[in-house]
Amino acid sequence: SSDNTSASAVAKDLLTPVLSANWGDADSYTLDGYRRHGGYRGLGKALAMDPDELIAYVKAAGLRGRGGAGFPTGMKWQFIPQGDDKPHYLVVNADESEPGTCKDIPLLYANPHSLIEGIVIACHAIRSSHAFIYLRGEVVPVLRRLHAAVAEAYAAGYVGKDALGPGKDLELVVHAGAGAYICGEETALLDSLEGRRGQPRLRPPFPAIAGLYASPTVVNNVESIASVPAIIDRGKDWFTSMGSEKSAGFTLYSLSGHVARPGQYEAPLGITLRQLLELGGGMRPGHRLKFWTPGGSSTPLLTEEHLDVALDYEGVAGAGSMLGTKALQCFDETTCVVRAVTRWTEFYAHESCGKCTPCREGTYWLVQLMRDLEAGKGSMADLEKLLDIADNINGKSFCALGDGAAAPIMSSLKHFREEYEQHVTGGGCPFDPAKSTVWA
Ligand code: L3W
Ligand code: SF4
Repeated sequence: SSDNTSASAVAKDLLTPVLSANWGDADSYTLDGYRRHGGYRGLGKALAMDPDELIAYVKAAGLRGRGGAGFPTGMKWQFIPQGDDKPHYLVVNADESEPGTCKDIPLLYANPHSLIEGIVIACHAIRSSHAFIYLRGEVVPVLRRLHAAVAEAYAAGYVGKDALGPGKDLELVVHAGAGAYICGEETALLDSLEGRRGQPRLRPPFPAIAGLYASPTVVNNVESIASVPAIIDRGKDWFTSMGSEKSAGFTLYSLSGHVARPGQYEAPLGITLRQLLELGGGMRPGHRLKFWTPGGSSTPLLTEEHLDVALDYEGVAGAGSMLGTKALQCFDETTCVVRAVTRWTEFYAHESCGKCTPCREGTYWLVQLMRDLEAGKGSMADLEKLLDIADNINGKSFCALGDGAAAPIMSSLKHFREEYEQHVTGGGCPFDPAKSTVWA
């Protein structure tokens, strides 16, 4: 761990506050507060562009989806069929629920107009006159702020009648979900938005072809859309000057766990956890990193030996994991990996929508085995059983939730098998939970 009181000057130089630039202002969430930092300037430039030109511009900027998969945003927009007679929809996925992931909610709370400006720009690009924000339902203060910001945007004429030019209206609806993790999966989200129980649909067809109400639909993450206005305003060359070759730009990293200063750090893609920890004051004093998730619990665990892995899509994939949502949960040596993985597995079992057998049954059995191990009732054969069940879920489930459930089990057994074995030979957990503030 490094200096625990302040980030070094070198580390501070890494920060690239764009989405978070106004978070320190008392009125950051208001239209005036946003405009004072250049808000809605990108919109004027975008509306002066032809939609196809705008899509090509975002594609050239190399913006990749910030919701977890890193799919190129401009390419997704380009998939929307043009010249068809169906309405086009934009749906913003604000159902942030991945364990450890906590960037979209603070962004919406502090700077909702960056999303609204991005929505108007995206709707111009994909020729859409209807946009929806599907918000995680539990975050009522964010819901209120979002409603207020949307009302301000209507009153100022950024959305509503003639928002996209004479005769081109734009309606923007904020919808609060009911708090199911699966509704963050894009097709389950669409089902939920249509009023049904949220369960994933078979893909293809992808939403770009048949999405909301069976019409062409772009589903984008909050941070992806909120990043667009700055790209248009300051230019694609400015954006590509940050990040790495295939992972351009700035992003929000959510640093949490046993770190001195957890929080959101906006910096270029491709920096390392070692650098992020310098920004965050290192691990808590007297402790060292044991394991971490690059992008929430659905991304395979990494260890201290991966501190210098580039936090971009290629770098993290090369280390055997996924960048995902950039939710860096850091655990020190007081944490029992079996206990941590048990908690995550319970989460996936609880949130499994039940549509497919490998995930519905498999997550249940994983929980039973993990609980037995934690309680000292497990056997060595159970470790093989865990791997066998995880293998029967991973890549064989209907949606990514199943893969996410298998990831912590498989990666923790890869890196910490001895610790699992200790739970068998020692008759239970060798750790003192009181020493680990995260899991106490
Ligand atoms: C048209 C094609 N569109 C792909 C689109 C597709 C989607 C996007 C990415 O999972 C990951 C998952 C979680 N024609 C297309 C096409 N698309 N091919 O591109 O698709 P995909 O399948 O690569 O990923 P996904 O299903 O969107 C997302 C991981 O993120 N994750 C989850 C985070 C959860 C949250 C949350 O809190 N709600 O963010 C974290 O790592 O495991 O692997 O739009 O339509 N040929
Ligand atoms: Fe539902 Fe799990 Fe199957 Fe996804 S993998 S469809 S969440 S049961």
